Amino acid sequence: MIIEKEAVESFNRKYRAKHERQFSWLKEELSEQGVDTEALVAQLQAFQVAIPSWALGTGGTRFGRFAGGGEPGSLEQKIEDIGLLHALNKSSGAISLHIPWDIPEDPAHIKKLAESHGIRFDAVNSNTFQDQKGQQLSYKFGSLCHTDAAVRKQAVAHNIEVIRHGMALGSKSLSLWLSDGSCFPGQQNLARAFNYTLESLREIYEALPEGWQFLVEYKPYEPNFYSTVIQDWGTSHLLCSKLGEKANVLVDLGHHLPNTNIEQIVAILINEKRLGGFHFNDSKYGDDDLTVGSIRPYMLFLIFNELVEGIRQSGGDSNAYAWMIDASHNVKDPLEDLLQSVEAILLAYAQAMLINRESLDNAQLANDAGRAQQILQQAFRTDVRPLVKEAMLRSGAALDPLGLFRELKVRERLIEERGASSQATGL
Ligand SMILES: [Mn+2]
Repeated sequence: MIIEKEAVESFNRKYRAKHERQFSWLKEELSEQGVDTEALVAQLQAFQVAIPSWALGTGGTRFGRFAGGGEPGSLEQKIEDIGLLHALNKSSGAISLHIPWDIPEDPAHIKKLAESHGIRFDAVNSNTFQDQKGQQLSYKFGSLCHTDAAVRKQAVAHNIEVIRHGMALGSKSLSLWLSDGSCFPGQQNLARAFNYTLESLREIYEALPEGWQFLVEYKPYEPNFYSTVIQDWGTSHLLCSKLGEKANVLVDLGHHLPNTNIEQIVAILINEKRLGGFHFNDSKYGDDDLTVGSIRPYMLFLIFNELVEGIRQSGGDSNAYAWMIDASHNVKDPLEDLLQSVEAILLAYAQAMLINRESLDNAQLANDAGRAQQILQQAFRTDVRPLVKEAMLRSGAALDPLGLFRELKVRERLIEERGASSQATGL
């Protein structure tokens, strides 16, 4: 299924007058505060979030999976789904592939197909957290950290193969999340596991082509419940520093223990020039799979406050970091969920750009905590939806992507095309 430009335009015509009223009112309000609305809208238009190839099907938990039907059964169909999202919001112009779930058999054809939807290839992701059919050695007790050199070698070779797939598609980074660790005290020599991991990462790092980045993700627990080799940003940062300047830390919002001050981690990584990428999601307790902004939008805003500073330091280029949504759950339509996630990201970004940085800096230097809070909350409590809508309108997206998704009955049509029981590969 393809969403034609005319369908978007005729949808927008219905809501345009109302939007114009809301936008011009907000623009006037903001100009009184000294905000350059035009520059802000342009920044929003430029912001593109990658969609991972595994988020297009229903997720699940170890207790079950409730598929919704019409899921993409091939890489081609996954690209088609991201094409639908991008046609609706013009902010999802990138795909992040997971190997081996989505091996491009014919990279030239896949690349061309993606280009026809205006989609580029973002980071490629390796997978040594599960065994694949026909795989010689098992990752049951780890991969890059394994006590057996042959297992480590196999895991290194897999990562290098992933780089090769990425090169054929025009990707520029390898993203690595390791589940390696242990479930019981005493099971693993913690220092040895770290040293083996570093040694393996060095071999992968050596294979990185010019201009590539190595994104090293961390997570405190799950699937291992006692220790994880790369458990926190400090460990990830330590490994990246030892590897070299192509290696940078990847922050996944859901990969922190409860109440961790994530914005502080982001600020320090930006300060150290070690922030490489970002995985967006939300969580209430320990999971990392809920829709971005659905639980803690204020935290997302505070994180974006730091990211805006990082983007400013990168000369205003929001592509300085690799942005990706990393969520996949059991309840909502995955495409609707992704539309909501992208919107939540853009809203938080817009709010963060409203912060009067000079006033905030002055309040901080004067230790005026009350004034500093006022400045942040003034930005957070501004309804910035007309700014995001204006950015979408100017980019040729729908004023209400989810509204158009439903009006066009996209899911029903995908079920008609693909069947009610088609299941996304990799899940
Ligand atoms: Mn992640």
